[in-house]
Amino acid sequence: MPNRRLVSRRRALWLGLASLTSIGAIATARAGYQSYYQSLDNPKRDFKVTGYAPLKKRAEAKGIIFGSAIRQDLLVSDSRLATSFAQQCGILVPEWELKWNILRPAPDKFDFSKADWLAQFARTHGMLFRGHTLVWYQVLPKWFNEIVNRQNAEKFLVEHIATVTKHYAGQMHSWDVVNEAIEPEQRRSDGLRNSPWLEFLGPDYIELAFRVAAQADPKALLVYNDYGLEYDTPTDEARRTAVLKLLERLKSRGTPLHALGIQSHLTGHETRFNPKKLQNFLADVASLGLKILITELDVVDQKLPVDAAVRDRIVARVYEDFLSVVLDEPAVIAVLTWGLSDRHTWLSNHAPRSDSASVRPLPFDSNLKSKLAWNAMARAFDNARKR
Ligand code: 9MR
Repeated sequence: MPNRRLVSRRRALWLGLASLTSIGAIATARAGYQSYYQSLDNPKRDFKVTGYAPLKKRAEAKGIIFGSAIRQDLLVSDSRLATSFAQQCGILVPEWELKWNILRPAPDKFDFSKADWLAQFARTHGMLFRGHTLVWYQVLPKWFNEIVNRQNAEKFLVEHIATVTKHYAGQMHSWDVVNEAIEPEQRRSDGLRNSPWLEFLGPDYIELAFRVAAQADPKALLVYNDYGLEYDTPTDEARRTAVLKLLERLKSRGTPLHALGIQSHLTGHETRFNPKKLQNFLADVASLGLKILITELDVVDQKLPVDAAVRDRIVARVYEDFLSVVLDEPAVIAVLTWGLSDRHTWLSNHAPRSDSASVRPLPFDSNLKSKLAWNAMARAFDNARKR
């Protein structure tokens, strides 16, 4: 029989050692965490801006368009937001109202009421209006799954694009004709994403969409829009390659494609940003005769320290570093954020913080006070070359 006293003494020793090791591990992890965030945050970096001119004016002075996505219900219910939006933005893009689920309550019915309200708001305030999006694999209405199939998909696609683009013909600055058609992780040789459109119509649905849009609205700039193109990671590299291949293929077939939209949902704690690689990609796109728009800019702060001052500095740094690189490419003609105020951002749901502090990814805080991210954007426009 083992000596009980000895066993319990040994156990105490082990427990003591174990807890020492875990305290050590926690301390090391904490030190690592601190030095990691110290490397992201430079408290001395100043984001000074001269004057109070709004972002749209600063951008305009360089031949660049600045604006944001917005929801109709927010502009209707929040007059302060509407005022700031009109002051700051030279272009408006509906965040929800031009998608299939809102526009197409039933297979034979179009409801333009909310999008028309936004078009009117843009007109009243001298803003450009931008369409998002005609072809996407997400937010298709419920009836779509029940009704659309291989036999009738082309009819639905053509009818949808022709009707919607005709409705706004002559009023649209640009249309995201096809959104997020690339997903190299799904391992097709052409890098295309599996979607109902691909399944029913094959890869040519993309070209078809652009041709129908160009015919109905020859004035709008026709854009292919996608995400995950910004960082020096294997995933983004694969996405850049696949997008470039798609753009080359479309251009070589004479498709009426005029621009690439780079969504630019950026990440505050991501350090793999390589200006040279991004610039090369932009130059490759421009060499195809395409313009470039930054279409959905925001900066995820999910994993940044809770201190709002630190978070805002890191987020602002990401804005300025990214914009100064992309605005160096003369083909970049527009910058849009995906929302203006932290009060209303898709990231509250999509990338919430584990400490439940509210997220701060946009140029204005939830009380519509401008943040360092606003300064960062103002500086990037002020320092940009004129187009
Ligand atoms: O921000 C948008 C969110 O509020 C909507 O629920 C969602 C579906 O309509 O779309 C979000 O916007 C997406 C955009 O349309 C395409 N790129 C990614 C955006 C964020 O998911």
